[in-house]
Amino acid sequence: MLLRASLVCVFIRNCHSLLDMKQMKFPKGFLWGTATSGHQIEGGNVSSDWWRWEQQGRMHGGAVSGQAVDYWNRYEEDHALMESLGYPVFRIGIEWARIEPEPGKFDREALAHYRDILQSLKNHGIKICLTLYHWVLPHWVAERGDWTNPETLRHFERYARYVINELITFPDLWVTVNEPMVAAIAGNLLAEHPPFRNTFRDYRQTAVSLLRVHAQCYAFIHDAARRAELKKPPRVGIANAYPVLVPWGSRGWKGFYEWSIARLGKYLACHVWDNAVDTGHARLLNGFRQIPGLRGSIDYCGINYYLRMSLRFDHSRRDRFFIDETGVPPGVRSTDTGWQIYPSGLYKAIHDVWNRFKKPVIITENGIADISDEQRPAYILEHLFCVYQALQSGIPVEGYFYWSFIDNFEWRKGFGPRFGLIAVDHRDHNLVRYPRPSAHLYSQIIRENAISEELIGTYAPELMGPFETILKSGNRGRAD
Ligand code: IFM
Repeated sequence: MLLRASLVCVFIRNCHSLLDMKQMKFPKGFLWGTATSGHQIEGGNVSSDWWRWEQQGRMHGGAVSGQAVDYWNRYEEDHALMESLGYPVFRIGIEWARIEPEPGKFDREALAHYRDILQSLKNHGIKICLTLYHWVLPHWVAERGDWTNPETLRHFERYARYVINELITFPDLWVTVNEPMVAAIAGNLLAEHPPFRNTFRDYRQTAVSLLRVHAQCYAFIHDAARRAELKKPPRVGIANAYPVLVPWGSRGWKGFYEWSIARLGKYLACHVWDNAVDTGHARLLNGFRQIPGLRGSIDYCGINYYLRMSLRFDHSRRDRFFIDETGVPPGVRSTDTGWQIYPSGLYKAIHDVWNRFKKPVIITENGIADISDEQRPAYILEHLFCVYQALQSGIPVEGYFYWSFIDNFEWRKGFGPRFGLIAVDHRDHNLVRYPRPSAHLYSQIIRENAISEELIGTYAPELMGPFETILKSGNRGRAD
């Protein structure tokens, strides 16, 4: 009797999968993952510059990172949850301020703790993508002029060599620097992030320093991997932000101004960096001087993609070059942070980096602030649809990491925006983890290694037409 029942079950399951053939299959071995950074989830990063600025009340509403979601102590629980949800890759960051809280004094316990975290990920069968610098500096570095002080490069080199040598056996992927141009622009041109400056000189110096840091780390990681005789050397890249910037479309000279700033902004935010890595010269930033080791120093192109911004002239925004970027044109969907949802920008970013570098592409961040979790399923599916289209056009996109695994400290905005697949109530001192419904949706996509008609029909019906067209065209490309 029992045998017959289980045979019937197997039969029904097989029928179901035969009927459910309408799927967009991703390539075998596609790297599905989630992303975070140290300061945003660990808690207690007390020797960092951000911590100090937070204590001085510089964040919105006086927000402080405090214990964040206490990942520093609860990593084991989080990794077990990640494993149970079936998320195969985790992008995390390591905090320089923990490793070297005082100049030249390395904290061996902190390093051992990071080692435990990485080992725990391995034990749970989760692959690691490790970020070396994600915007946060030790306080003592910030006090001495951060990236505008040439000495900082020497200090970072010492830290990076130490960490890379100690941890080389763990990561499959490394991110040297997260969104370098956001750090340079938000901290030095727009005075939005620490160190809250607004001069072109500081922007330029910061950008050049980060390019140098990246080139150094690229070489260190590969050297360390060679010395450790790793069977499979890790791959090294940058997680770069590629927002879409468009003019609002005002009339007359205001429109021309918006158009010019959109072009300049895109240039300063994305092209300067990509040109430099492509050619080895940081044009505009430091004349035509070459940066040693920079040319071609990426094994993959890391894309962080979130939004489109429409830039509107606003004479009251003197501090922001008379531009307001927060407007949302009528009919355009937006997130809890007021960011315009614009999935096709991801498709364009993939094409642009591929055309320039001809290196595999990994989406190192993509996500939405959505406390209700009502928009997240469609957001994920729409962006994955673009990834799929890029695959179909022959571009080797190798992975996608949703930002964020868990609700994070969202920099100046504190804990307001909720990007996590896992919800945490920061006011509850138990910091209980609650997977949002979309956490399970993401598990399903990963399990099936595909987006199914059923999911599209339920969460993103506007994609049904293009979905059918792609399936009719043979669903071939790089997907298996
Ligand atoms: O939280 C940030 C992250 O630190 C860098 N990329 C964008 C995310 C969402 O704003």
